[in-house]
Amino acid sequence: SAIEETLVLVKPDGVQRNLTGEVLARIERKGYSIVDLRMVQAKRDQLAAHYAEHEGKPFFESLIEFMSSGPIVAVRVAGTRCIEGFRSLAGTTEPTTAAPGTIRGDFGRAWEDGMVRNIVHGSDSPESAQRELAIWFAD
Ligand code: DAT
Ligand code: MG
Repeated sequence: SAIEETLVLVKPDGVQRNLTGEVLARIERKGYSIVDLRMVQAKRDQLAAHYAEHEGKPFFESLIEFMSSGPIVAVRVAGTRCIEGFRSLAGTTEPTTAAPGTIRGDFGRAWEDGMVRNIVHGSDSPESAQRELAIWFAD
């Protein structure tokens, strides 16, 4: 399976700040293909499924609330090693210290309310990618 697919989400902060095009441009510039894309207002159960691994953690409820706070752009991305490759483009979770040159490093920062707003999500493994793509591109 040479060509992988991954799920990218432009989170509500990214959409609200008009960074959708910037994120898509970086994906394309890297050489990956956008094969499907949709804007959605996420449902709670969709988000709970997407973030199931974090259920019970202290930030879970605020994460779901943040992800429900506005529209999301879900993107099906294809390319050789694009799962790892997009994680590299995105940068590390915490935007304060994410490397400059990454999406989170270039556009994210810490907020006084403690909510982590880091613009994008990218699947972290082939298993996650298949599971998450099924959630966001169900029909
Ligand atoms: P990533 O999105 O880099 O895969 P993750 O899967 O560990 O990171 O967490 C999912 C999201 O949850 C992350 O993008 C932001 C939020 N988050 C993670 N750890 C957090 C924490 N300690 N406090 C608040 N929000 C957190
Ligand atoms: Mg994750």
